[in-house]
Amino acid sequence: MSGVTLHGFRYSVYVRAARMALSERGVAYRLDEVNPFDPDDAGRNPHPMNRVPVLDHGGFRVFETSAILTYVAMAFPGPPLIPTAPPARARMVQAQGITDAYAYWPLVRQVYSAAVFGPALGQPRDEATLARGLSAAAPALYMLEEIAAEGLVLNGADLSLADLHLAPMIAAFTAAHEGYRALAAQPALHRWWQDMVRRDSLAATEPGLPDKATR
Ligand SMILES: N[C@@H](CCC(=O)N[C@@H](CS)C(=O)NCC(=O)O)C(=O)O
Repeated sequence: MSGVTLHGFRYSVYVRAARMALSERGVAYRLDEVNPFDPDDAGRNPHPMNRVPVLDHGGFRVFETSAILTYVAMAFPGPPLIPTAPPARARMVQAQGITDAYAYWPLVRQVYSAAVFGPALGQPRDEATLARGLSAAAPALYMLEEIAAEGLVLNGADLSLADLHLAPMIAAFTAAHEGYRALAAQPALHRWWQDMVRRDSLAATEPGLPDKATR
C-alpha cells in the first residue's frame, strides 16, 4: 500500500482529476469521502477553504488540484506527464489555468449542474442557468480549441497534466447533450476528447450519478 489518502467528494471533477493522475501512475489510495456541499462534513474536511481534493502521502499534505497533479506526476514513476520543452510546459500550465479560471464554472457548475446533476437529484432542469453556462463556456472552449489545434498539449498522444485537469470537466459538460454539441463544434478539442474517452484512467474514475436518495 502506498500510504496515499485522497480526501474528496466522488462527484467532484477536481477529485476525479486527482484520481486520474493516481490511476495513470498505478498508485493505490484510500478515498476519504468528504462532501464540501454537506454542512455535516465541514468539520472533517482538511482543506482550509472547505474545498476538495486534498492529498496526503507519507506525512505530506497538499491541496489545489494543479499542485496535487504535479506532486503525483513527480512522486511516482511512469511516463512523463510534465513536458520539459518550454513552449509545451507553458501551454500545459496555461491550459490548466484556463480550465480553472474560465471553464470550471460554466461547464460544470452551470451546464452540468443545471442539465444533469440537479435533475439526477430530482430537481427540474434549470434552463436559465444552462443557457448562461453555454454562453460563458464558448470563450473557454475556444481558448482550449486553439491550444489543442496547436498540438503542443491536449494532442491525444503526449498525456500531460492539462489532459488530466480538463478531462473530468469535459466529461461532465458533454453529459449534457447541449454541452456535447458545443464541444463537437470545436474540431481539435473534439478529436482530443475522442482520444481521452479511450483512456483507462477516465473509465476507472467514472463517478456515475447520485440518485435522489443520496441527499
Ligand atoms: N482551486 C481548487 C478548486 C477545487 C474546487 O472548487 N472543488 C469543488 C468541487 S468540484 C469544491 O470543493 N467546491 C465546494 C464549494 O464550492 O463550496 C483546486 O484546484 O483544487
